[in-house]
Amino acid sequence: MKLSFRWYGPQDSIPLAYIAQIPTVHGVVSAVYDVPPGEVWSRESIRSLKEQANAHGLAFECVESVPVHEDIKLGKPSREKYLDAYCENIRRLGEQGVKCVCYNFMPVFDWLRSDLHAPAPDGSDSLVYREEQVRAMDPRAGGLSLPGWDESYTPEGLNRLLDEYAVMTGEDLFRNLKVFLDAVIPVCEQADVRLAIHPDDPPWDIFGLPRIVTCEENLDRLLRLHPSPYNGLTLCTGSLGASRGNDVVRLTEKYASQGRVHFVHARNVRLEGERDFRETAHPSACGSLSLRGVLEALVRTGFDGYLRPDHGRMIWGETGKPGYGLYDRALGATYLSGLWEGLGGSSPERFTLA
Ligand SMILES: [Mn+2]
Repeated sequence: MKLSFRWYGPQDSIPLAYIAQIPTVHGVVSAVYDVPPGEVWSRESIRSLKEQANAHGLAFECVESVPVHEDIKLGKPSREKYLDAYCENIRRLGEQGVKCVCYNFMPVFDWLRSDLHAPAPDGSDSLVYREEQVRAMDPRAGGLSLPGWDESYTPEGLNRLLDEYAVMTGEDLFRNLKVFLDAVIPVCEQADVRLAIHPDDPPWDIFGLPRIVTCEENLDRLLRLHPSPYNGLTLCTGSLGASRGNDVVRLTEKYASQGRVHFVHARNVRLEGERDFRETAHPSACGSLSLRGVLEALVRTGFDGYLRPDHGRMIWGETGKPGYGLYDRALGATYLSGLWEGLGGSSPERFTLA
């Protein structure tokens, strides 16, 4: 297991020097964040991320994310050039030693919450999803702005995009995902870069848009779309676990034993209603998910991929990017590495410059 920590590049308020002080961290998960989806990343930008990480004794082997252009998800003729660009990014990342690339296939909107700073009785705050509040949101009306959303859309552009998706079904999305995988996976095999799809967050349709990476049946199906082991998963416990129908421990065991889990996002959520949840601290006792059970499954199956603490709460007066403060994620990292050691997992791999 390679314990990892997300770093938003030189713009991140959390310096690499702090991340390097978290015990047993192997490397950072990062990306070139200043290039629009569908464009090729410069070799210099990729190399620069790697050199900065390495200078702090941290690996840069896992990328989150290389975004998929909407035209690919929509299956438009213009997808060809975006597929070419995606393949070129995979080749360039492979050249720099990247082993795993995370992506998602969610139409228009990435992760969604109704509140980014919901206070808890202990004075911390965290991200919360309340179905009733989400139902009251109307992306077409404009004025909605939440981190995780692409801020570059004009109201007209967003409405046009929503219109294009309005006629699309989950079946269409699966068909377009297959075209994507058929184009990209052979390049991943050559470049030795594992592709790891992130589940939809939350794992159900929002705003009438189809979502497919939501449940066991669909995970089975997307893995069958391309049988290569390079077609794998980012097993995000908090995303899948937000749905009561998903037994995250069993899913971890199942897909890890198939060698299809390349990256794990470990976090906990407390389910407070059918479609209401709060992100909590990582320990099993703090939420509805057994992180112990998840790590047990990973130890049992000999997991040797990347694992990172996912979102954290805001604690100790810290301010910053919701879900991505330093303190609670660092607590999560030490909790996870403690669990790993206690459960008899192999020594955490440490990065050394070749
Ligand atoms: Mn995640």
